[in-house]
Amino acid sequence: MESATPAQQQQANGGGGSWGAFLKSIASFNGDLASLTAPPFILSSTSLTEFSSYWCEHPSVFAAPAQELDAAKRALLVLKWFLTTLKQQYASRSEQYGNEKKPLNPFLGELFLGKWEDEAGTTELVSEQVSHHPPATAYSITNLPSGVHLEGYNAQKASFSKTINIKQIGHALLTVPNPSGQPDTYLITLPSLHIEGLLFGSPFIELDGTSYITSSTGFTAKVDYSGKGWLSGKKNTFAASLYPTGREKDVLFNIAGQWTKTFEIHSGPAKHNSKDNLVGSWDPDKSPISELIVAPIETQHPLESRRAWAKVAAGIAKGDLDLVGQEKSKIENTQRELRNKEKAEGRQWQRRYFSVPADGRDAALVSLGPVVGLAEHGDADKTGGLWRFDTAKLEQVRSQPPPSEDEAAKIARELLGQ
Ligand code: HC3
Repeated sequence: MESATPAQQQQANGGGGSWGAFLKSIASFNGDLASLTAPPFILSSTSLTEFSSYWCEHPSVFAAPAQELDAAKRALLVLKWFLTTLKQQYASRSEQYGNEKKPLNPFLGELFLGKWEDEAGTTELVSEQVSHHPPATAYSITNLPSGVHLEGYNAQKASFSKTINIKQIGHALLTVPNPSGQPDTYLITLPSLHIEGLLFGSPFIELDGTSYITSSTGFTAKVDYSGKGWLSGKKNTFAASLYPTGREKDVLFNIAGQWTKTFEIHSGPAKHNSKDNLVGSWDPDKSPISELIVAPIETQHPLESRRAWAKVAAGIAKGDLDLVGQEKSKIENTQRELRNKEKAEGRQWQRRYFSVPADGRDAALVSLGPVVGLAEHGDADKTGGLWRFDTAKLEQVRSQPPPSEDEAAKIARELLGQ
């Protein structure tokens, strides 16, 4: 990612007034992230539907637990994978720190599809915007050879106190088939975050609070996040422990380090950490990410993110804000009219890959949710539903031929105003 140009820096310092105006608008912020009017240089042409891919940029780490016979070690490998995803999720757009931009706000039904092909075999990604009010994105990632499967959905609740603070709503569920028989289920909660560097016009993310992973095999991992304080501490720091569920003091393994840099895995509690009980480590510089393969824009479905937003992205790349505004309005206005029409006709937009359980309940949330403070209904009121990947829908999509050029043009016209 490029760093701010001198002109941007000047704006950031108040020269163009633009960043100053943005800061003022944040101070009276109503919690709706989509409504933030960010200055042009902070606009990203990447939609939030693409962010689902951050869960799996190291497919072999994602699939590794499926090879492990011991349940505690499987839980440790799941924790390790989760920690390796944090750098991609929260720092990859801002490698130099200070360049976190405002992503595109996905429209209902927007899709982002891709796959990884590497030493872990084929791993498929499906991401769909399943709700617009409130905005929520759902995703499914499956490593085909191992059958390891992740699905989940997320929304954000933002507030302002000194900076923009974001609480993530939603959760992820990981299923790990393994040699010992019954597949394990892991329920994963999502960390809170806040934006640092706002005053200097160089926003970046810091994680805070605690997140959990709890498993059907009886293990729980707790991850505490902290950053650089005034007097001490390093940015992007975490300390994690893995213990039998309900026995937090009986730490089996602990992992500590910086989620953007390296971390070390030790057996037992952190107070005993030494070279003798070091059982593993992670260095992102030694483990390059696997590139996600996305179909060329012309062969994508018209609702696929990069095709749908192509003209907006071109406007952002050229710095042509009139074009950006016009093209965004086409999509937003057409979508608004569609929703009004659906409402008048008592219909609902049919999600392509995800469904909500008919009774609004989910077995994994009922059994594991209480361990990590998640409600049985999965915060459905804040995410438009309790979303689960629907394999019957996947089969149906796969059994149909892709839209012809004429059909694609009709979809783009009717659903996106293009
Ligand atoms: C807060 C955020 C949108 C949400 C992003 C989420 C939480 C989405 C789910 C992913 O799995 C993880 C993730 C990573 C980054 C989060 C974004 C960072 C900034 C963005 C705000 C809407 C933009 C705020 C504007 C500005 C200029 C301060 O960056």
